Amino acid sequence: MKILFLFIFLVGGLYEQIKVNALPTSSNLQARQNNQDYSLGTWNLVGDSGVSAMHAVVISSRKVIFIDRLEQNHLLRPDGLAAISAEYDLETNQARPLTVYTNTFCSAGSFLANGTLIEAGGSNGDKMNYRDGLQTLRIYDVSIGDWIELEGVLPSNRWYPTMLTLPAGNILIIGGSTAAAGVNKPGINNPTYTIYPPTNGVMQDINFDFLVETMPYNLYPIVHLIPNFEGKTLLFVFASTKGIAYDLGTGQTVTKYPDLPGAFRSYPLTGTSVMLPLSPTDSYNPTIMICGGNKAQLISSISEASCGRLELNTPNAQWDTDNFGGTPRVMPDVTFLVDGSILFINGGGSGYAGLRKGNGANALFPANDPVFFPYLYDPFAKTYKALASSTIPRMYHSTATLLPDGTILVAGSNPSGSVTLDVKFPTEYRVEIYSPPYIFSQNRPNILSLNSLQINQQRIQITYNQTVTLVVQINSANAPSLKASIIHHGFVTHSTNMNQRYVYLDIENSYESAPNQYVLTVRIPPNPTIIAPGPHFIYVFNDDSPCVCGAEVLLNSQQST
Ligand SMILES: *[C@@H]1O[C@H](CO)[C@@H](O)[C@H](O)[C@H]1NC(C)=O
Ligand SMILES: *[C@@H]1O[C@H](CO)[C@@H](O)[C@H](O)[C@H]1NC(C)=O
Ligand SMILES: [Cu+2]
Repeated sequence: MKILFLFIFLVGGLYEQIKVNALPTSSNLQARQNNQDYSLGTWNLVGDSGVSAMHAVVISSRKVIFIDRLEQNHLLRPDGLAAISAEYDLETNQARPLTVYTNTFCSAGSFLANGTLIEAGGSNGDKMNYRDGLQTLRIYDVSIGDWIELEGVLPSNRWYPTMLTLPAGNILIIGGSTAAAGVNKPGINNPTYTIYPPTNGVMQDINFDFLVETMPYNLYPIVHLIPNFEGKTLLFVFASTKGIAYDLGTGQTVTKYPDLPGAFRSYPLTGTSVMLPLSPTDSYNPTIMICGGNKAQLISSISEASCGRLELNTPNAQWDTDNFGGTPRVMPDVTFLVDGSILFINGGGSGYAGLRKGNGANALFPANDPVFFPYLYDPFAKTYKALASSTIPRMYHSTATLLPDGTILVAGSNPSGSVTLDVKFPTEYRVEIYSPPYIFSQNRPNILSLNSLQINQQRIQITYNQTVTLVVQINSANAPSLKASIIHHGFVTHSTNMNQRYVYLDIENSYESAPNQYVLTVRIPPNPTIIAPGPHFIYVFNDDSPCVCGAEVLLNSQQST
């Protein structure tokens, strides 16, 4: 009876809400129904990933691809074999099995300039149904909606490599080991990089000594593009405690940065990294932030509670460190929010990345003390705010990614050698959506069109330094305070979000074209070192109220019409 009364009360309140706010979102309705306090955001369990989400990548406004590894997932392909990759529909919350025959265990991914997703590397097959993935390159073909695998294409084995889209639109594949290891060691280290598609027709490995100098904590090296106006391909590369700026064109290290104080930051003492939002107001001056990790590969070792920030183009730059909000984390994930704030999420308070030893009650997990709450980090004020907690530990092999509606998809966690459900940290299939506080703000802008085209029917082609016209609806009596940005959502695995990028866009002109309707002219960044070519989303936000959905674009050097 009490419940029924509450229900009527809430539905009544809800009806009022819809009348006042013409742009309700499903999550804010749900939060009101659940009578949740949404000032700290809310968590919703939405579906089953079908395969454990070791790797996650947004491929369109409503689809995410998950890639696991060879294991007996419950999602089966039409041929009866266990799927190791799935396409997850964000509207229906259903996972569709994809076809992968080679082991993707601890691999990497990145997009080509033409918008095609490339995945590479992995581990050994099972000598029955699945083959080796160590030298495999996989292409997600949108026309068939499935993977095409090119086996033996990589010149060397790559387990735990990093991939990065270059300004020229091809992809760097760097580092990793040539065989399985809990930690890298001489003999299996792969201190080289290769480029796909190759510039001269043949893929070859090029030596990269930095990955010798950073042994043994150098797997999944941290790599970000450094913006410049000289047409150079400059990379920030970091592993262990060391970082450099490397000119890929000349093969020279151009800057050796000071060591980052504190713990080790790379696999298996895994931290995370993000290039803070870039802005035209300071000529895209890049600052890198690296957080978490651990000082020793011991189960009992408390994770690292420190972050470092470094301005990459400042002469004699020094690390500016803090206490990571006061919470130690190993294997944290980091993702941008639409308004340029940053979310640190997932991970453990002790231990390191790796697989469980032993079974049942005797199971020994290398990482423990799951951190259930995200931090909202303000890159301007340098402050951390603890947000609402999940109830699901997200330990080794978990992922988090920004979705085009401004929420965060959180999935995976699988610190076992094969699917295991009856242990403290089981193979996790539950997909959660975390809605940050800004999702519940009033008057979210709604992008009606981009260059007169309806958004999210297809990727809208744009090019560098172009002006783009957005028509935006905002149901507010007050004059809006609008900002715009372009975000590449990246490819996430092992606390490494390859290519994740946030760039504020200059709004060159704006006017109210009809009641509650605004026309904005925004300028796309001037060159591909600021944001690499590929599929991105353009966002508008009013104060910190994010648009209902970003507009998917394909940014390329030439516009093909
Ligand atoms: C993009 O380029 C790759 C490599 O050249 C090719 O395999 C793929 O089919 C292209 N995709 C599209 C959509 O043109
Ligand atoms: C971008 O376009 C503006 C206006 O057309 C022009 O003045 C400027 O030189 C261009 N910048 C680049 C880097 O091409
Ligand atoms: Cu792994």
